[in-house]
Amino acid sequence: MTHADLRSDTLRHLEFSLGKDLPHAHVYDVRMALSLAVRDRIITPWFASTRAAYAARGKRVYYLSMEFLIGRLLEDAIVNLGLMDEARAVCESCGFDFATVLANEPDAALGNGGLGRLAACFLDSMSTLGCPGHGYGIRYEHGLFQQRFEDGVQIEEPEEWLRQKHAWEFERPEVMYGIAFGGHVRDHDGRRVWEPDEQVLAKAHDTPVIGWRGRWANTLRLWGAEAVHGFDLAAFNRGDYMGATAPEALARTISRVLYPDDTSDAGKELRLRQEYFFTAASLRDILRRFCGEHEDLAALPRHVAIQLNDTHPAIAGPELIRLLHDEHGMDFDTAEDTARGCLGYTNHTLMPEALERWPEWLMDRVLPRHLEIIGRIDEGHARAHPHRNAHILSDGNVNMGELSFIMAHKVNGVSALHTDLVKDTVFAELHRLHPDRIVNQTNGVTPRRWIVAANPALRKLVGDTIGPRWVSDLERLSELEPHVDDAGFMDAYAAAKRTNKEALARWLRETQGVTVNPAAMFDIQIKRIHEYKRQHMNILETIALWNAIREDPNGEWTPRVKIFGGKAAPGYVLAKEIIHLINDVGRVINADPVTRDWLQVVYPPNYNVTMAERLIPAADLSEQISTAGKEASGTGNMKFAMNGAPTIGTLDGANVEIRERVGAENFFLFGMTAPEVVARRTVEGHAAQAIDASPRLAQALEQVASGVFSDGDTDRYRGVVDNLRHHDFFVVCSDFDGYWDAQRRVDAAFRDPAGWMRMAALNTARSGWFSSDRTIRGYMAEVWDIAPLIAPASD
Ligand code: 26V
Repeated sequence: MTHADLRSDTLRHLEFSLGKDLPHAHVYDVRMALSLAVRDRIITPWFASTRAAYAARGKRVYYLSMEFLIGRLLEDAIVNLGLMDEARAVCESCGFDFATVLANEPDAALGNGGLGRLAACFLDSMSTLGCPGHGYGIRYEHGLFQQRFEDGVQIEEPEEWLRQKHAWEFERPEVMYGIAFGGHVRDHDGRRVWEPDEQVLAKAHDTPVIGWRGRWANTLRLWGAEAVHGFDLAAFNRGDYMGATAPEALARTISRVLYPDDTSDAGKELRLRQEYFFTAASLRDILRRFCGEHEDLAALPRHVAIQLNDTHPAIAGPELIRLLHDEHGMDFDTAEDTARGCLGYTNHTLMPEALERWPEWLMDRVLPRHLEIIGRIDEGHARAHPHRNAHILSDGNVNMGELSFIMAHKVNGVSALHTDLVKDTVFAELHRLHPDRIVNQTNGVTPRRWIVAANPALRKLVGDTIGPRWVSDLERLSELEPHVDDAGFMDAYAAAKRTNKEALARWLRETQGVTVNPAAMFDIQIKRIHEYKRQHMNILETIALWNAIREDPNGEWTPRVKIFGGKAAPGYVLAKEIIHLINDVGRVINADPVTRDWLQVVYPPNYNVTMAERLIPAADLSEQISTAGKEASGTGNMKFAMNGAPTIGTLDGANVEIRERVGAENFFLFGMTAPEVVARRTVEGHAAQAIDASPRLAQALEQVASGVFSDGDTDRYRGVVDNLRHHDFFVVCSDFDGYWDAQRRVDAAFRDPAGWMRMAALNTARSGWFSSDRTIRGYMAEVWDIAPLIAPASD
C-alpha cells in the first residue's frame, strides 16, 4: 500500500463512513477516517489468521481477564503495519498535525493497572508470535475513573470512552448468549437441574489485534450486557415511562463500569455477577467453537487452553464442569478432569486483602448450582488428600484462590521471587500436595508499544545501529552492548534521551504550566498509589533532600525533577492522603527560591497508558521501591529499563531479575530483603526505633505532622504520620536511610554524564529478555502446550 492508497482510503472513509468533506472535517473525523483506513488493512491478515487456525484444527488459547488496559490503538496498529510515514503524510496532506490526530483517540482504560496492562501486552505478543487465541473480557461502558486534583485532593470523574464510536470494534449481534443468575437447584430423576430466575444477554464485540508486520491477528472479544426484553411495554402502557426502560438499565449495569479498587476484595454482588457474566459467555463461545470442529468433548484439553488472569474468572472451573456434566451428560469426575486439563491460573498478588473470597450465602443466591459443584470439588479434593488443611469452602466463604489452584493443571507466579513466595506462603500446602503444578512465568512487556511507538528517537538509533530484527527478537538488543564504548553511539544515545526529555518538558509546560529544566534528572515514580509501593517514602525523601539543600545551598547538589503519576482507589483513604501530601509538598517546595534550581516536584493528574508512553522514554531514574515481598512483579520497571532509565529499587518482584540482567553496577539497590522484612516486623517498636536513629526522617515526619506543608493544619496528615510512627507495616521507616543513601549514590552517578549514559545504554542493551514475546513463549511451552502457527519473523 502506498501513501496515495492510504490517503485515498482515508478520504473515502471521511466521505462515506463519516459523511464529511475535508474542508469541514474536524480532527475527530480525520482520526476516525484514518483509523478505518488502517483497520481495513488489518482485515485480510485477520481473516487469514482465523482461516489458518481453523485449518490447523489445533489448540487455541483463551485468555480470560476482567481487565484489558489497551490504551490508544491507532498508533499501535500503524506501527505494527509499518505505516508510520504514510499515516503522517496523510494527516499532513489533510492539513492536520499527526500527533494531534493520534491524541484525539480516547485512551481505553479497561483496567486498573499492572494486571490489565499485562493482558494487553500478552495480546500483542500472541499475535506477533502467531499463537492462535482470543482475549475475552468485559466491554465496560466506563473505564477507570478520570482523576483530577482540587487543592491537591484526588477527585474522581466518570470515564466516557464510548461517548464517541469506538473505531476498532465490530459488534456481533449474532453472537449472543443468555447468561442466567439466581433461582434454585432441583432434583430431576437423580440429576441436579438449575432453574435460574434471571437472564441477561451477553453480546460480543470484536477488536482485531494485529501483530508485528501484520503477519497474524487474533481477536479481543469483549462482552456487553443487554436485557432479554429491553423494554417493558406493559409498564409503558400504564404510563410508567421510567419503569418501561428499567429492564434495560438493570441488565446493562453488569457491564457498566470497571471496579476501580485493586486493593481490597469488596465482595460486592455486582462484581460477582460481572465475573460470572463474562466467564460464562466466554465458555459458551469456546464450547460452540469446539463443537463446530470436533465431536468428542473429552478431547477438549487437546484443543483448548484457558488462562485465568488472577482469580477473577475462577468461576470458569465450576462453570465448565456444569456445562460438561449437567448439560452434556459427562460424568462428574471426568468433567472435573477435563476442565482441569484446559485451565491455567496466574496469581498476581499475595496481598491477603486482595485475594478474592465470596460469602457462601452470596454465591448461593447468585449461582446456587455453582456452589454445589464447588462443594463437590472440595470434597473430592479432601478424599484424595485426607490430611489436607486447605479448603475451598471455609468459614462460610468460597476461597477463589484455592478453587483456582485446585481446578488448574498449571498455576504460575509472575516473577521468580513471587513464584517462590507463592510456593512458600499462600499455596504452601497445595504446592506440597501438587508439587508439579506451580511454574514461574516472569512478566514481560511489548517492545512494539513501549519502544517502537513510545520512543521513536531510541527506535531509530537502535535500528540504525543493529538493523530492524530486534523488534520481534528483543534479545538482539544485546548487539548494542559493544557500542557503549563508541563515542558516536553514546552521543546519539544521549541525544535521544535529551530529545525525549525536552518533549516531556514542553508537555509539562503546556499542560501543567510548570517549567522544568531538561538537564535535571527526571526521577519518575508512576503506578497505582498503594502503601506497599511506598510513594510516601519517596516524598519523605524529597522533604529530607529539600531540608539538606536549604541547610547548604551552595553544596554540591544534583538537580532533580521528581515526577509522580498514579491513581488511588476511591475508597482507599490513606492512599488519597498520600496523593494530597505529594501535591502539598510540591506546592511548598516548588515555591522555594533557595531550592528551585535543584529540586522540583511534579504530579500530572490522570496517569494512564498514554501518559506512561510520554513519561517513560524521558526518564532518567526509575523508582521501584516497594516493600520486598509485596510487588508480585512490576512491569513498569521493565519499560523503564529498556528505555534507558536505571532503577533505584528493592529486591522485589522482577527487580531481582532486572538487576541480575542489567548488572548490579547499573542498578541502585537498597532495602531489606523479603525475609528481613518479615523479621523486622516482629521487632517491637521497629518504626519508632528507625525514626530515632534517623534525624532526617524524624525531621521530615515532624514537618509533615506540624503542618509545614498544610498551612499549619496538624490534622491533614495525621493518618499517614500516625501510621508510619506506630504501625508501619510496610517498613518505610526502617528502609528510609538505605533509600536516602542510594539516592545520594544516584546523585553522584548522575554528575558524571558519560558514566550515567553508559549505565542507561547498558540497561537498554541488557533488557531484551523482558519482552512479553519471551513470556508468551514460556506460557506456550510450559502451560498451554501449543506451537505457533507462523514461522519466527526473519526481518
Ligand atoms: C484485584 C482486585 C481485588 C478485588 C477487587 C477488584 C480488583 C481488581 C484488580 C485486582 C488486581 C490486583 C492484582 C494486580 O494488579 N497485580 C499486579 O499484577 C502485575 C502483572 O502481573 C504485576 O506486575 C504487579 O506487581 C501486581 O501488583
